This record gives sequence, structure tokens and C-alpha cells, in this order.
Amino acid sequence: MRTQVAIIGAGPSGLLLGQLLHKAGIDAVIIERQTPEYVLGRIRAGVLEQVCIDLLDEAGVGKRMHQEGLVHGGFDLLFKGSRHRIDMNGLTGGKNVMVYGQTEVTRDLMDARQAAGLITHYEALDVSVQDFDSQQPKVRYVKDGKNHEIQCDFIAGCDGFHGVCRSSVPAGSIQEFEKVYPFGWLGVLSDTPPVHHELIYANSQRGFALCSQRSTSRSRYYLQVPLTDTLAQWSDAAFWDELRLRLDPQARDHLVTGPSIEKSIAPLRSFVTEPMRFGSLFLAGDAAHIVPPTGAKGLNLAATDVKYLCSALIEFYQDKTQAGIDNYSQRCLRRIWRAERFSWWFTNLMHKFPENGPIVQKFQEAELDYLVHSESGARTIAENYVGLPLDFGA
Ligand code: RFL
Ligand code: PHB
Repeated sequence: MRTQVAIIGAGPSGLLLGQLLHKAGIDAVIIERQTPEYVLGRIRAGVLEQVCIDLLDEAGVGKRMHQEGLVHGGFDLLFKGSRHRIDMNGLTGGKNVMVYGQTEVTRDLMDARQAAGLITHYEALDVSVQDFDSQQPKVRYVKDGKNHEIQCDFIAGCDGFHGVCRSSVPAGSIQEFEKVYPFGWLGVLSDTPPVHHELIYANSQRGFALCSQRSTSRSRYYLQVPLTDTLAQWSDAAFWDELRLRLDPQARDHLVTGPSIEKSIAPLRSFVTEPMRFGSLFLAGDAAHIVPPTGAKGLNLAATDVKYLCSALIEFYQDKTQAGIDNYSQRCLRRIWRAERFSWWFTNLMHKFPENGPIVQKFQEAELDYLVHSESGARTIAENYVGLPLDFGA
């Protein structure tokens, strides 16, 4: 079989790339290790930046997002027992974010792909990427006990942090930057109304907590927990008790609890790969970089990598120029490092680090006090949170 672009991974990056390429008349096939149900079952991101919203519109999959997504113009920072609103909209000249779950984004993209009759090979085993240092790269995989080979012009590695594409690059050609944080996030999804109409990011002496949501009747909450904790240690009752202890009195009173419909622990990591292109192989999304979720940047960065990649491929096929391809890494990495820096800074500001004593708690509280009471301080957070435009300053 032959295609122009072989996409590895049917997460949000791979599916969005497939859809944008299809709109541009470029042929692509997606190869995914898991089943569609498994991909849809992963509860992850919840906050979309304007650039991501625009890209989903461009891909023709924005209709349900605009109907069901919740537009948020601000969020609360909670520290020393009090909440302070960051007026994102007012501080950024009218920018907002959209609360719409990654599961829904993925579902919309999958439906559009199916409606357009585009090919996704799910449950592909032993996927390997070959000859990407040449102009005849290939993807091999096993499905239903049979060996398959796809010949292509380019391979898009959209296969997440644990994928096969990045690990196929010779060690001497790639540089990796990594920081692993000494705690994780325990997340609970529940069919209960959110405690507040906007998100609450909480710095407490007991550790970080986040009150997020998926709709007016579905909540998503997170607690900072030690990496050694297991799900078995966290009954629903224990989760709600601990969350209450990290909230302010008003939120504590308003919190509606109920059975969890999903519960998981995610480790926190900052990670960047340089470069992101190796001959005919491109990395995009979590395959190339990871941010701690504190800044809500992972999915948004994945979407902008995909946009840059798609533009480069369109230039290659339509305008017969290699410039976009040659620029891909540099263009992505500038934006990625900006988001990596913000996510790392915000994580440091909001979490309790085991190696830090009470003085660091005091430093964090003083910095938060400064940020929420200084217009330029609050604007710095707001500008970073709403994200950069696609083409930001030279
Ligand atoms: P994904 O979603 O990991 O998809 C990769 C796909 O590749 C498949 N795959 C393979 N396929 C074939 N062959 C192989 N060898 C393969 N190996 C893997 C996998 O099965 C999978 O289907 O990467 P992608 O598409 O780059 O998307 C990235 C996002 O999922 C991620 O950045 C976000 O979820 C991060 N994130 C958030 N991002 C935001 O922008 N806003 C948020 O509010 C936000 N909250 C979060 C988050 C991530 C979290 N966790 C669990 C890490 C909250 C959490 C808790
Ligand atoms: C989420 O709703 O899952 C979510 C929201 C904001 C974050 C991280 C995760 O910063």
C-alpha cells in the first residue's frame, strides 16, 4: 500500500493532522496500536486555547464544541485560604479559553474521519518506522496475524510519549531535556455539578488541588499526591475529604460529592526533544514534548505542532518548496519552550515539593499575593494561560 503521509497514532494529534491534510487534498493513513474505545476512554485535557479552537473549526469539527463547550473568561487562584480571580478576558483584550474535554475532541475527529471514509488501522501491532533517512520511508505493522507495509513520502510520529517514532531515532541525532517532578496528580471524574463556574487552582499547605469541569453537571478534580500512592489507597470518600481540606470555606460548603466515574494517577514531567524532524520523519504532540498539566498546555501544543506540520506539507506538495519542512522544528520549538517554561513555573508556584521547608510555602504565598494584586503580574499569568497566537512576534 502507498500513501503520501503515514500517521502513527490516532490520539488528538494524529486525528487532527489527518483531518487537516484531508481538507488540503493530501492523502494520509493512520496506524494506531489501540482500539478506538481505548483511545476514547483516556480522560485527559479539559481546556482549549483559542488557537486550538480555531484549528478544530478549520478542520471542520467545531460544531459540537461550540454548542456544548463552556467559554471561560477567568479562573481563581486560591492561597492562604482565600480565592482571587484572574480576569483573563479583561487582562488580554478579550481572550478566553474553552472547557471541552479531550475525549469529546477525539470523538468529533473520529466521527469526521469516519464520515469522510478515511482509513485508520486500529489494533496495529509491532509498528515500526523504516528508512526515514531516505525519500522512501516505510511503516510496517502486524494486524490480524498478517504483516503489512505502507510506503509513503513522510511519516508523522503522533504516537505520544511512549510511542515508537521517537525511540527509532538514532541516539546521536536527538537531544532530550527532562525534568521529572516528585509527585503526581490523582484525578477524579464525577457526575456532580462543578463547585464553581470557573476553574480553581489551589495552593494549600497540604499540597495542590484543582477544581475543573467538563460540563455544568460533570466535574473533574485533581489532588497532588506522592508518586508512591496507589489508587487502592484512595477511596472516593478519602478523595473528597482531602479535597475539602485543600479548599476555602465557601468552596468546601458548595462542594457536591458523588461516586467517581474515573480515577487515575498521572506523573508530572517536563520533557522536550530537539530537533523534531529527522529526514522524512516528523514528531508532533506528546511524542516530542510533555508539560506538567498545571498550565493546561499539552493538547494545545500538540494542535499547534500539527498546524505547522500541515502547513509545511501543503507548501511541499502545492508550492513545491521545502522551506516549511526545513523550518518545522525551529518553528515548533520556540512556542514549545515558551509553554514549557510557563508550565514549569506555574507548577513550582502551586505545588508542595517534599524537599522544601515552610519557608518555600511562604515564598509561594508572597509571590501569589504579588501576582493577584499587581495588574502586570495578573496579566502575565493571563497572557500565558490563554496562549500565544499561531504567528507570534519575529
Ligand atoms: P496521545 O494522546 O498520547 O496519543 C498518542 C496515540 O498514539 C498511540 N500509540 C501508537 N500507535 C501506533 N504504534 C505505536 N507504537 C504507538 N504508541 C502509541 C497511542 O495509543 C495514542 O492513541 O498524544 P497526542 O495525540 O500527541 O495528544 C497529546 C495530549 O493527549 C496531551 O498533551 C494532553 O492530554 C495533556 N493534558 C492537557 N493538555 C491541555 O492542552 N489542556 C489540559 O487541560 C490538559 N490536561 C493533560 C491534562 C494530560 C493529563 N495526563 C493524564 C497526562 C490533564 C492530565 C491529567
Ligand atoms: C482538566 O480539566 O482536566 C484540566 C484543566 C486544567 C488543567 C489541567 C487539567 O490545568
